[in-house]
Amino acid sequence: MKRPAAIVSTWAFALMVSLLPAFWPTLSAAQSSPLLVQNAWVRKAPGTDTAAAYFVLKNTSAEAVTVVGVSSPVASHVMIHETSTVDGQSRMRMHEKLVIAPGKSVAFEPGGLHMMLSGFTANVAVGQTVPLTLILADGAHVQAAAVVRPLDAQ
Ligand SMILES: [Cu+2]
Repeated sequence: MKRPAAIVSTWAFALMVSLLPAFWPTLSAAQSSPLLVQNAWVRKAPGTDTAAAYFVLKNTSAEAVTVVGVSSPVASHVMIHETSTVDGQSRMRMHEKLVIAPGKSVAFEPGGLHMMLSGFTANVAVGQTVPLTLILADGAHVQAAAVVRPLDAQ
């Protein structure tokens, strides 16, 4: 005997309603944000549980904007990292926060600043989009969508 369609759709609607409130506050906050996230992309290292996200953060306001945290629904940890070469060795250090001066842009790019994603909770393949939420010092959230590019992308 077939399951009545009405029960299925009610269940689907209940699921949608239960998921939506988690996204609403961040979406509405993003519209008034002075911080723009441009050219966001992700490179996932094959066979590992980490990936690096790159983008340009542009502060369109007349005041400094401070990024104090990042999260993604597909990774259990996201940190602000910076790669540098010390004595010929590549090292990464963590930034607790990042300040973007009024009217300025900060580029996250291979070999420098990146968002380090680790502890993936979902499979992420080339061509897919990884949602990122940047948390600002004033509590505002800025949403971004980073496209997963192949390993040899620059
Ligand atoms: Cu890193």
